[in-house]
Amino acid sequence: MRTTKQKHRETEEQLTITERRMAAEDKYLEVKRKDPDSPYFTGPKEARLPRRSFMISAMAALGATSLHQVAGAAAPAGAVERTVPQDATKVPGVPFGEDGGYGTRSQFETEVRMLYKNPTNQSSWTLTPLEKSHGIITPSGLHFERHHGGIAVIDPAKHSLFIHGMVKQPKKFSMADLKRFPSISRIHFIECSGNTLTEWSKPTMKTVQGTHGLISTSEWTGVPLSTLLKEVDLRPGAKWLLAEGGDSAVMTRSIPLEKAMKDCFLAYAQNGEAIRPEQGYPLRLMVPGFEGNMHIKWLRRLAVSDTPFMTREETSKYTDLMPNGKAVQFSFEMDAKSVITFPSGEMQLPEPGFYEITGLAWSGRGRVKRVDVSVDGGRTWQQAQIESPVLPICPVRFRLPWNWNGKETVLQSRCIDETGYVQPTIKQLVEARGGLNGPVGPVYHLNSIQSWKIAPDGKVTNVHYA
Ligand SMILES: Nc1nc2c(c(=O)[nH]1)N[C@H]1C(S)=C(S)[C@@H](COP(=O)(O)O)O[C@H]1N2
Ligand SMILES: [Mo]
Repeated sequence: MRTTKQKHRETEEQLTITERRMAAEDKYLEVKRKDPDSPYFTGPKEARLPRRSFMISAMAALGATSLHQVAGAAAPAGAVERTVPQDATKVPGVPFGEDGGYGTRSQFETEVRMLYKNPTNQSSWTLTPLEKSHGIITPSGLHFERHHGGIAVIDPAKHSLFIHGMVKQPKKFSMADLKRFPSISRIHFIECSGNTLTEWSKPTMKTVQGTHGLISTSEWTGVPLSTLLKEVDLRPGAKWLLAEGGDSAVMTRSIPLEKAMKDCFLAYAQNGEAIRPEQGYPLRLMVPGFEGNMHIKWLRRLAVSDTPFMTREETSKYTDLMPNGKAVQFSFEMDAKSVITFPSGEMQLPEPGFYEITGLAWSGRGRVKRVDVSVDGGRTWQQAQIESPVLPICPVRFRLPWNWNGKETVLQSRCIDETGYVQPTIKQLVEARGGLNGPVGPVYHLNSIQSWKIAPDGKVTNVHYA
């Protein structure tokens, strides 16, 4: 049970998070509306040609560091500014090796992770730009981030993982030791259970990056945790693991041993190269399908026990408060969810006619079985086309051809996973979670159907629509 004082304080914190997310999105949109590369561009059509001057002035308006561009360079983050010739067939191209051997993206591509600043700027989030996502993999440089104490800078040559507690042989593994074990590669999403938390009582964020940007997908490579637990020889009665990060937050979570033995692994690679510092370099725990918080980054210690450890992240945070004031603990699994990424909030359909609706659907409980799309606010549903491969605990890309007749309508998608679970409406979810009549509403695990309204003028907005 929490005290009224605690509840009150958490309400204020919650409001602050929502307000900060909204303010960050407004600031971001201000730039994006002037950026001809963005689907949120609202400038004149002609402005799409001489885009460079628009970008520079838009970035200057935001302040040099806000889009993380390289200091002094006019190119967007991750790109190098080059002179564009009148005719690329008439001049030699850029010589080999100018990139130093590591590539960059086109100077005409501008999407970035959306940052919202917290007072410390060390405990915050960045959100993935889903509105321009293709396929199912998130480029490593656009993977969402959630750090509680900044990005730890760790020399892999000095890093080790210590496993102790209810084991017969406590052991310390260097990165080199770990990499000698047989490895696996798996494509999995990671979703923060705080994804979409702004949307419980009313539509709040404007864009799909704002509502759903705390999910990203990579191919992860690493060593099965079961292999290492066999190495240290578990004592009888062992039931839980504590995973501890080597960042300044020293983040800790309890993992059920059953899950650890089933499919957890220690990832040292992401999308074919070493895991990014933001994702936990040099080592992160993968807990497939469980809430993002349990995927401990910069992993340095595992302790084995017969009971959960009751850490801050599973008592004060990452619990689900019920209207009676009690909180549900250990709601690990991420339920089936989906979202239409095109068309989505703040976009503008230029005219009636053909569009391909597309989006992502995923489930922490296994494979996606089916995705339905409604183009009439949930009255009728059509089965969307799902692209292969369909992998467990991995998003699918869905598509549906659509002819918009120019009338106001609401677009929705719903995910059905292999357990038979059907993604609920917001109304059904709120009812299932005990309504919003408590002193503090639910925070985590909002997985309801997202509705995008198309106005007769083609403008797309976030709405609640049962
Ligand atoms: N050591 C450590 N691990 C951590 C965190 C952290 O702050 N420190 N944040 C957690 C949370 S809340 C989430 S949602 C995911 C985010 O992973 P990402 O930043 O790679 O997207 O990492 C989890 N693991
Ligand atoms: Mo999270």
